[in-house]
This record gives sequence, structure tokens and C-alpha cells, in this order.
Amino acid sequence: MWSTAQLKKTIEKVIGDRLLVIASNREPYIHVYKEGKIEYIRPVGGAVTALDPVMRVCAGTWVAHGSSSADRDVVNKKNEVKVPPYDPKYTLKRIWLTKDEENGYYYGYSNKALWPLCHMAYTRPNFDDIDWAYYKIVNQKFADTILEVIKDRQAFVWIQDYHLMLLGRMLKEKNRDLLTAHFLHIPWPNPEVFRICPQKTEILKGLLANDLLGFHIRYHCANFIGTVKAELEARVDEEKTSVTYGGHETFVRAFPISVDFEETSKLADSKEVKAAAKKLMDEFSIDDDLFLIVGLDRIDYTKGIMEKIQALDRFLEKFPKYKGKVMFIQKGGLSRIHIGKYKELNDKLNSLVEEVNWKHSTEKWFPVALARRHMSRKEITALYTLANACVVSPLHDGMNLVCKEYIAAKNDLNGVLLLSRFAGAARELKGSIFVNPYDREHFALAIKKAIELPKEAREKRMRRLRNIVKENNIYKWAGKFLEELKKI
Ligand code: GDG
Repeated sequence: MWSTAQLKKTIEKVIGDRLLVIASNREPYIHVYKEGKIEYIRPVGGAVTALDPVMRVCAGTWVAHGSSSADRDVVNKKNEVKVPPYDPKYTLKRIWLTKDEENGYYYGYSNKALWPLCHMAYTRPNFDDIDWAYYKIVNQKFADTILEVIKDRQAFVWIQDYHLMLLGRMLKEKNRDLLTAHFLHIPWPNPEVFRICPQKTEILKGLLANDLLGFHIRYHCANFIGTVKAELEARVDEEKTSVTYGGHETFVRAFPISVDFEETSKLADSKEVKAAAKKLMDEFSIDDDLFLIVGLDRIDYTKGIMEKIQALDRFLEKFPKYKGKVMFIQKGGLSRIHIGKYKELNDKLNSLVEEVNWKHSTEKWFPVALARRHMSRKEITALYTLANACVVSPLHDGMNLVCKEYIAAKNDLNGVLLLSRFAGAARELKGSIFVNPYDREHFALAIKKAIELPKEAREKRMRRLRNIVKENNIYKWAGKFLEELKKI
């Protein structure tokens, strides 16, 4: 099993004296004002959850958009602050964006065009020229900042996600000696879908400037290679899974991201989490006899939150004997609320929960609780430990970390995972009860199956899932990525 110690060795071997720079839109830590005092928060989101433990081992510089109220007040003259705040291990360098830049680059091109384009969740992408212009401006801003950090040092830049698809090329144009890799946390769609993107050539060229390109699963790699074949005059080597374009070879590989299994598992057994679990039981009136189902997602149309509540509704229609015996808590953090589609979804979700509760509630019981407040990692972990089942039902998802966190927290084996076939994680997590979120009838039956699964079968499945996540943890993800870099 990969550990921090093994990763550290790999980092030393691969990175050596090179400076490690991570570039991502989102910061690993944000600083906010609360009652006049500055506090820090670890923002919600998969990439950060996965990379913070890696950076703590590597001690490099993380360049990201400084987006929060107190962010400017804790940095030095170089816009840098050491993090984690409670145990400083690496440097966070913040980039400031104007309102227009944030609107065009983040809300606009990244999340109104690329996010729906790559997720194929039947939400039409919106390509706007001004958004694209800002996308380029902000990518250039990142490039300039990173080149400034690196100066003439040898460095490896590890770029994260769809917000920075032009960055690799911008960096290489200025400094050919840099080693750059890009990991995409979201799916890559098939060539037919990508074809409609007006900026497709620039995006592909941007990505193909990197030395290594990573996706979660092989299916996304194959889609990417198919897209390159359809769109560019490039040489594809199927054996090596590499693409040569403009004389530069880029290796394309799958690295399934994961969680820190040991840490989550240990946290789940801690006194603090047990205390948090007790509080949650009071807050949501969770009775020991209830079968508790939990969902945890950013409120996003790709996550299939509406679909899971509709499936629960259908389940209660079909099997009314479960009324009063089952409870569903959906933790949903607001996300990208300045985008119309997200606001709309949030309103729809409120109405749906109200409707389903009204329809099925009894004097003392209602089926769905929508938990909106921010929860700490301890509280999230407590929720996992309480949950008899966790439902992860995205319409399409790069990987999905919630299902892996749930598995890592279930030390007592008393839990069932219902998992969408369209999450990247479905390729690995054999032992889940698989669902198609578009098939409400079948989804409802899967909920019944989860509730009725005998103890032995439940434990057997969970044991199998835990072995998979334990073996394929976050350190393995990072380690394998770096080992691949060494090979090329
Ligand atoms: C992208 C890809 C890929 C959620 N609410 C709270 C909270 N969370 C944490 C969860 C989990 C993370 O946020 C969500 O991770 P996901 O993987 O589900 O989703 P995305 O944000 O869409 O991430 C995804 C990921 O990148 C990594 O590559 O798996 O496919 O879309 O860690 O626990 N954490 C806290 N409070 C909350 O209220 N503390």
C-alpha cells in the first residue's frame, strides 16, 4: 500500500532539485472574515481534497486564484502565504482577478462552456467570445505568475483541470526546458461532442504542449485520442498511447484519483467524529431504528441530485411500508450560483424536496432533509459513519470522491454504496450496487435492495470496496503520476 513515506521517496527521485509548482483555479485554503476575525476554510471540491496531502509532502508552490474576503489580508508582498495554516508546509501564491475576468474565465468559459461540454449531461454549452477572451487573459496571468516564481530554476509544473487548458502551451512557449503535466479532473467527451466547440483547436494545442496528460480513466484517454485524430494532423502512437504534434510528444495516461484512506478511516474512529455524530443525530432527529441514507454533492446538474430524490419518491410510492423507517439526508453545498442553470437547479431542488416531503410525510416523520450549511470534514465524516447507505448518482462524473470517502469511513462495514454507472469510480468500485440515474424505476428497486441486503452480504461488499480504496489511495495516484513522468 502506498504511504506518504513512499510518495516522498518517489517525489525525491522524480522531482529531485526541481521546484514543484501546482497550478489550479481553486485554492487549497481560503481566508475569510468571521465576526471580525480571520479564519481559514478548506474549500469544498475534489481536486483540492486530493492534492493538499500531496503538496504537504512535496513542499512546493501552489498558484491559485485568491477568491475570498480575507485572502488579501494574510499574504506577503509577493502575494504568498504558507499553508496549511495550522501546520505550514508549502507556499500558496495567490492570483487576483478582476470581476470581469472572474465572470468571463470562471463563470463563463470554464463553467458555461467547458463543464457542460465535457459532462454530456444534456445541458447545452454556451460559447461566448468575451468569455473566451477572458479565459485566455487569465490563463496568461497564471503563466506569467508561474514563470516569475520559477525564474531560471529547473521546475515541474503540474496543471490542474479544465480552467487552465491553455497554460501548458503558454509556459512552454517561454521556457522549453520546463517539464509540464496536466491532469483533467473532469471527463473528456467523445469526438462527436467535442466537435461543436468553436475553440477546439486552440484547446487541443494547449493540452498537447504538455509532456504528460492525465485523465481518471482509460475511457477518457480514448475519447481524447479519438478527438485529436478527428481534429488535428497529429501522429498517434497507439502502443505508447502518445500524440506527437508540432514535433512534441505528449503521453496520455489514466490515473484514477482517490482519497487518503488511512486518514479518513482513522478520523472516523476519533472522539471528535463520534461527538459530531451525536450532534447530527440531534440536529436531524435521527433515530437509531431509522435506515439512514446519505448523499453529499455540490449542487450541480451533473451530480444527479434531483434524480436521486425522484428515485426515493418512487421507492416510497412502490413500497409504502418503508414510510417512517427510512430517512434521506442530502448535504448540498451551493455552487456556481451566479450561473442561471445552477440557480434554477437550486430552486427546483427546493420545490422537489418540499413536494416529496409533503406527499409522504406522516405526523412524526418526513423522508428528505436537505442540509445546506457548510459542514467541517469531521461533520462530513460523522455523517458517513452514521449512514447505512450512501447514494452517489451523477449523470456523468470524472471520478467522484464522495463514494471513496464513504467507503474509507465505514470501519464497521455497516454500509452500502449505491453508485452511478456514469461516475469514473464505477470502473473500480465493484461491490457497489450500481444504478442508472436516468432509470427511476430501477433506481427505486436498487434503494430497496440496499435496505434489504442481509448483514453478511453487506459486510462482504463493503470489505471488498475497502480493500480496493485502501490499495488505490491518493498517494498511489500521485506516485503513479510522478513515476510515469520519470519514465518519459
Ligand atoms: C471534481 C470532479 C473528481 C462536499 N461538501 C462538503 C465537502 N465536500 C467534499 C467531499 C469531496 C469533495 O467535496 C467533492 O468531490 P467530488 O469528487 O464528488 O466532486 P467535484 O467537486 O465535482 O470534483 C470529480 C474530483 O474533481 C477529483 O478529481 O472526483 O469527478 O468533478 O471530498 O467530501 N467537504 C466539506 N464540507 C462540505 O459541506 N468539508
